[in-house]
Amino acid sequence: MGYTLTEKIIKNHLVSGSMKPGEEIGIRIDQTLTQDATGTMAYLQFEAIGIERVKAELSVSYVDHNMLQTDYRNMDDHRFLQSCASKYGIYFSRPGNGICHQVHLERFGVPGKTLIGSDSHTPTNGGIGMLAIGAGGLDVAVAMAGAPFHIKMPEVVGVKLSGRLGDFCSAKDIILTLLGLETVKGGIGKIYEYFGDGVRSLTVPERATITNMGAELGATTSIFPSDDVTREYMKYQGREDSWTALSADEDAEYSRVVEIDLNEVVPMIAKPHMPDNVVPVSDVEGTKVDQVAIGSCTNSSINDLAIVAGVLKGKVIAPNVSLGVSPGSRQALLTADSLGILSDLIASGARILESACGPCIGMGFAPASGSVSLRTFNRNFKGRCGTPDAGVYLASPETAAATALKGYIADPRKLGRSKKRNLLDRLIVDDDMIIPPSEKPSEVEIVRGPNIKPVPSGRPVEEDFKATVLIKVGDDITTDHIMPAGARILPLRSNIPEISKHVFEPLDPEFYLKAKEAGTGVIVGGENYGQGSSREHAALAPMYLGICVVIAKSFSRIHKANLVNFGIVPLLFKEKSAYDTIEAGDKLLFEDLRKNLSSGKVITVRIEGRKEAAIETICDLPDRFVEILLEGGLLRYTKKKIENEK
Ligand code: MIC
Ligand code: SF4
Repeated sequence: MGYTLTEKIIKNHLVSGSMKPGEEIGIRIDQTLTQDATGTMAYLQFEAIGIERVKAELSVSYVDHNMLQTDYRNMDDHRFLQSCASKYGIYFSRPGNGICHQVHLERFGVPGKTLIGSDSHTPTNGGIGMLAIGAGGLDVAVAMAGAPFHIKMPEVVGVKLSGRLGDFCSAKDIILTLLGLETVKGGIGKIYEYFGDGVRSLTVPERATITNMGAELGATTSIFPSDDVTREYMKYQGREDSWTALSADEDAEYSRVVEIDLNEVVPMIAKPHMPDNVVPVSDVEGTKVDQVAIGSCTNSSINDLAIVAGVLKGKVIAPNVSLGVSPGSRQALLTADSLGILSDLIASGARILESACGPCIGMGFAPASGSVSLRTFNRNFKGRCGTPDAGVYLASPETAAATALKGYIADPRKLGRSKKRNLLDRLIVDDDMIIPPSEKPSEVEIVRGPNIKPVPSGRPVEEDFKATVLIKVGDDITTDHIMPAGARILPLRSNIPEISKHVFEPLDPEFYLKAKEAGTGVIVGGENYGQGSSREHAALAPMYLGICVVIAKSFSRIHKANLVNFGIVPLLFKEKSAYDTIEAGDKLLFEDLRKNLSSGKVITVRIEGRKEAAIETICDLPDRFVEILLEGGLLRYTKKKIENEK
């Protein structure tokens, strides 16, 4: 039996374990990326590991999230990151150069290589045939220190594309269709590998839109073959030398195959407040819209901007709509300028925002209260845009442009003939905003601002203890619920004591006070607990507040790893119905926890005062994860390993 493309790349990078789905594997990491909102912690942790220069083939530090400079804090972080990059051997992509995933695709990604990034949309680079995986900052720090990255070998699901997209239908509609089929939990423990005749008809930015939003399926990653279309893209980037042809063997077997006929794909839209709440645009046509935002790492390429400009050229947006456009990279922005696309957009009434994440993470351009915003982005979790009661819809640039013009959700197919253009041969390539690391690292001083505080360290798991359930939450709780972002809270990313005051704020504004009072605590969650972003702050800050255990029906992959990395024990309900037995405020009694973790047994948790209520939980972690927990987190574990190797 032949190999899937995923298996081929994993096989080439396998350091430990065997490629049986569900078994733990260690893979060598060729490239790493960080962004500023997760990067400061990652580099503080890299420093704590005590290695002098990064050991990965290529590491890049991007600044794209914390771009509002309302005071010194974000800028201090940028300065810290720049000095770390220079000293430790990392390329530094300056603020304004663009969103990490876009710039990485353009300037650094290489088919067949492995990449981990401290951002959940790292799989974007699967669009050129990389095995690109999102992880917590500490995992990235450890990979920069040269250690392998460990995951459970995912199942490889094939997505067979046939046919061609119709007029005004786009890659976004393909991934929204898949999200409707598979849901935000469907991809847990899986990699989606695309193949079939339809692949050829998709440009690299279109493929990257699909792999990017594969993160919303909960997938480990998504990947496209590297073919002549990839080669052309890399040629226009002046990097044809890095191209290789890659695809699955003819007789490769997927665990399951999802078939999508591109001719049948219609404009789709995700309604508030989940990316899998998908319906055809025609179902919600006519809904009044107050704001339209084009951009994010999902849909901000030159071709996306050209689609919007093509629709709006010579016209003016509806009076009730405010339109914001954030080009994904400086390359896209420069090219849009040179081709007159920018002036068409400006003339139509668009507000040109920075090449950065911006509105996607609530860093400016928040919608009015109770209003509707339609975005080409990837997440529409409640409140993420910065306005708690706004309703965010996710759709393609085509639908967004039609909507901006009409003032209500509009089906772009009614616009006439598509003005889709492939402008990749016109790209302006310019790396002036990428700074290589210093050749004299010993002369570089790390610059720290007053808001950059040391990373608190995890505590080894205790044997016997009592802890109160501080909060009980439902299914699909996102990291945006656990550790919100946005203009007010993001500047605290380098300061755990301060950011911890906002843990669970959207769900229970009293959570911080309760946790402070209790000193130690447990969180009870439903299915897919911790979905969404890779932010380790959603584990680190609760750990700082004394959270020692999370019991849930199921976990998202990255968040579960982050919990372990900071010494918080993720336990699963053995019977999901046991979830109903526990209430917030219950006092849970843990006995022999360390012992039972090590032996992988059923762990019985008793509820104080309710003799009959004994909950059975299980710990499904590989041995290495258990060792990390017993040690008190990945940082202690890694330092000890390095010490032992000396
Ligand atoms: C996001 O889209 O939620 C983010 C902001 O990019 C996060 C990273 C972070 O929280 O800094 C992600 O996707 O991992
Ligand atoms: Fe930035 Fe949004 Fe992409 Fe996250 S999803 S990296 S916030 S653009």
